[in-house]
Amino acid sequence: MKQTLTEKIIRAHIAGGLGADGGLSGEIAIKIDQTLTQDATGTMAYLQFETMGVDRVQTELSVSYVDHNTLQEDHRNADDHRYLRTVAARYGIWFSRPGNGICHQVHLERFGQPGKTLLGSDSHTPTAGGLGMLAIGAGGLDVAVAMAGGAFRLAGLKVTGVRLTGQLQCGVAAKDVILELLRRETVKGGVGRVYEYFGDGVKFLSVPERAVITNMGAELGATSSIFPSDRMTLLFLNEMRRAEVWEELSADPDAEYDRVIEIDLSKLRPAVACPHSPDNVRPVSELAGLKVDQVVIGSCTNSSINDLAAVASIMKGGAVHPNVDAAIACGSRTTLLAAEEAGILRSLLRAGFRILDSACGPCIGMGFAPKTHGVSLRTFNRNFKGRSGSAEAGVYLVSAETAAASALHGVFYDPSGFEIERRQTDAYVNKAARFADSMLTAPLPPEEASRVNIERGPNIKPCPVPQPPAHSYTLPVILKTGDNITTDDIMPAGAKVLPFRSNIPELSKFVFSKLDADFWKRASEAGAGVIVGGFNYGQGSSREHAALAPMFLGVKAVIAASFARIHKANLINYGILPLVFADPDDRERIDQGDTLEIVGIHALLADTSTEFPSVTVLSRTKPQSYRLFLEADLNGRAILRAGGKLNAMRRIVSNE
Ligand code: MIC
Ligand code: SF4
Repeated sequence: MKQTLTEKIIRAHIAGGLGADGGLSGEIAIKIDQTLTQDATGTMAYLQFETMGVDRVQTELSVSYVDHNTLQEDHRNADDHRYLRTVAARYGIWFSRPGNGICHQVHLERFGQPGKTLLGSDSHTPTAGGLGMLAIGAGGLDVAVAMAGGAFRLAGLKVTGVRLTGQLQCGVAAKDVILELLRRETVKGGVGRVYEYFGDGVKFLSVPERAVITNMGAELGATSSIFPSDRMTLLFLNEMRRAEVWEELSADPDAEYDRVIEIDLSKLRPAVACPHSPDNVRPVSELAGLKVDQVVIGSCTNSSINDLAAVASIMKGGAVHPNVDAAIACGSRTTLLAAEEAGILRSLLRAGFRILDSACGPCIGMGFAPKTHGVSLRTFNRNFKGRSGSAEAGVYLVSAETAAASALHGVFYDPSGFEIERRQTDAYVNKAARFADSMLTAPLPPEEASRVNIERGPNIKPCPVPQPPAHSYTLPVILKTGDNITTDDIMPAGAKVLPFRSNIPELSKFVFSKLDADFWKRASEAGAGVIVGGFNYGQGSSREHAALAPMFLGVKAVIAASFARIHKANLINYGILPLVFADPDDRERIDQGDTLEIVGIHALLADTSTEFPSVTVLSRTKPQSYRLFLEADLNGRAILRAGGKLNAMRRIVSNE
């Protein structure tokens, strides 16, 4: 049988659930080789892991990164960081200190390995697909289960092939490839899919370029994105002094994909995702001349030495335009060191770029927010409204080339004409990689680890656990939203909110706060309720807090036209019913403030006779009823019956 690369890796890791035909389209479970967490999702993940009664992580490798909240305004983040450091030491986990870099970039450089599986509590975990790994983002609880040796479940997976032909023209970058795909597929086009890249064009793309593309596959809503492992992969691993983990991997010739998308790289032009969605893509040339206030280069999307080299080459001794504030938040310290070795850092400093910490920083609204109505060009991956920290600013997502050319001219500038000097940076990266592990702490041997005292500061509160569902609910609709609601809308991040990620009662006060300032008050007064959403509800981040905090506020069900994958799994993990309209037009008939009666919940969750069990919900406010499907596979239904994943696991352990 001709297999895709995705299929090969899944089959090598299968832990259960292959269909009678041996196909991957049903509910399957896979073994996870590696995990990663970051600080904003990690504290909850480790608190949950601690309750699982395991003495040491069961994976081949697990890494805890501190990269999201490195501001440490007061004791809260410092408390969390100390907890993460000591819990890592206790359970055999690598620890990456604040300032070492963004989890995805550092994982690519230091730990990623072709053919392995990686589960991470961050939606951009598929970045490692640039190395030929099957890397998937998930909620912290799912990652905790994987660390405890549990399999990860996937349902209804489809593999879409993306055939790349030709070669990128001067001034056109990997970012323009994924922006083209976003333009065609939209932010909901990838739900339930792995995008697998193949074709003659692949060999011209370096691993960091591939990683830009796999990283932003998350914006398509995809489960993962993957490139083959080839000579380019070996070159990268060699630069990183890790050639020994290389293995050649690709799909079988003529492997069958669910669908094939064709992209001729030579035809692409520089592109920009306009506010406020990554799929709002236009050619840069259409915006040429528009004044720019701010330029930021970096994030987990564009943080390689090639990006910095391209910026330095475009600046060519020139300076950032006087009306522009420009900064670089490089994704890893190793890359920064390599830039220093290569003389690139010097050029950037001379050109007038501010150098920020190697961390998520401005990407998640942690500093460097744009001015009111400001135009901010960023090489990042998300431009959801308000995410930058300034509600009224417009964030535009571009390549490093477009960002640099625009920084130089003070206006949107199409970099197509620039002769970009592609410096040979391999030797510098290789030199810098000698120091790459100086901010990484290796796991302790088991005996020493078992003596470690885990430090828990006062900011760390226990994770609330939901109740098993009632048989029926009569609930008010406490919020009705539009389409493509992001997890940033549900559970905002940023410098003010992030310190409460380990303290759900406090965090819950910010639920939907950017969309509707009264939500917390209304939900608290109601005590329990439902949310009605549109298509692609919960797109974006993997933060389980977007389910956990609403659960804490009494949200029992979300009724939507469709859900984003990770958020749906998080709702189930925290005992919230994900329901979809049988007729999406019914959404128009429900209003915020209506009261709905959902009866027969136990029967709905116990129904194993069909893939799509349904329930009819009555309106108490209007003479209407609505048919809804439960969006949960058999495993999901079992979790919901138990009242969330932690309860379900306890039941298994106590043989109930
Ligand atoms: C993001 O880019 O939105 C984040 C912050 O990295 C999130 C994780 C989080 O909310 O902690 C993600 O992408 O999963
Ligand atoms: Fe960090 Fe931004 Fe990447 Fe999320 S998208 S991991 S906040 S750099």
